[in-house]
Amino acid sequence: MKRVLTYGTFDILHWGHVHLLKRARELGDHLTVGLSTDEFNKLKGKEAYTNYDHRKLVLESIRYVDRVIPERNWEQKISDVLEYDIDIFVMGDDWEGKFDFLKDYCQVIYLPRTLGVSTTKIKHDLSSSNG
Ligand code: C2G
Repeated sequence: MKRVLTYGTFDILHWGHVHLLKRARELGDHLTVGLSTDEFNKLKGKEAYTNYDHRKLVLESIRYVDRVIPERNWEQKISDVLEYDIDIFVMGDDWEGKFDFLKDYCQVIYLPRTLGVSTTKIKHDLSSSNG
């Protein structure tokens, strides 16, 4: 059983998120997602449109996601990798190199981001189309 782990806010879930989750899941047999809590989003300087419970509900409905855990801080990744016996840590390559410290504990893979879509772009496009 090869266990994969990734983290994110996953606000207003779009195909770029799904493509990341699909590729992450296909690297192993089980995917855990560390979902940023609303409080941690504030630390990240992000204001999610959808609250944690609703973002969790959506993620748990995705066929590629096997488990969702809360991401409460920047410091929990090593303990999560150990606690959940993770073999592969995956992030989009906008984070390239940022989590290489995890290479002491598991494989670290940065996957190319899906171009042309982002939650920020969706919000912007919708607000400008509404005048
Ligand atoms: N992503 C992607 N393509 C996009 C948008 C996002 O591949 N067009 C990926 C990101 O690279 C990330 C994941 O989808 O791996 C989740 O994206 P966000 O919700 O924006 O995550 P972020 O706020 O970057 O949080 O500790 C890590 C942080 O929690 C990451």
